[in-house]
Amino acid sequence: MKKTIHGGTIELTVGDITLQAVDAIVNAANSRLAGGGGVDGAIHRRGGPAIMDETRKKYPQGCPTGSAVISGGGKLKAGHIIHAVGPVYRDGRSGETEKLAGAHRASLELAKENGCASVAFPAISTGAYGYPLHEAARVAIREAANFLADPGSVQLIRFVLYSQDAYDGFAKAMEAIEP
Ligand code: AR6
Repeated sequence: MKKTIHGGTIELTVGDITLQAVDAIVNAANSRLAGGGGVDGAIHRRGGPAIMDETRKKYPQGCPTGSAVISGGGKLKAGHIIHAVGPVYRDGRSGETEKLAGAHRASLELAKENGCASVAFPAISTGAYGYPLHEAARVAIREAANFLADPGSVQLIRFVLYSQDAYDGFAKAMEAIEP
């Protein structure tokens, strides 16, 4: 599924984020940038140790929740990895929405600053961090659509969902936005 907004494209697909041939892949990282399971584990496994070497050197303090940092792509097809830190979901009233939105905005700003035309996101926070998929999808799609009002180099924002259920949740969120 694809939607064109302000001349940019938001696209949904089912697949593995590590295999995407885009300029930047977004990682669902933790604030220590320490690696882990899920998307983070898959990116570091397939991308090789150069990625962690670089983030350790450049960001020894880690990355705050709701923000993002950038590294090279190691052995992945993507030239850049944007390590975004989404919130752990508690009760929905603990600033989760703003932090999830912030992680998306910061990632897109980094993609723009680094001249990326295409960027692929996983469903940040919806795995180990427990964010309800439908709510996360609404936040992610809204931030992507808002960003395309002033996208700089970014022409394509692709959400790579790991299951048909996740895809359906994002598709519903996408149907709800204008135009
Ligand atoms: N490609 C695309 N999506 C995937 C992939 C993949 N290869 N693998 C999992 N998903 P998660 P979080 C989906 O747990 O919730 C890590 O340990 C998955 O089904 O990767 O932000 C980090 O180090 C889910 O919908 O990220 C952090 O400590 C979504 O990606 C913590 O988990 C996100 O799941 C971050 O948790």
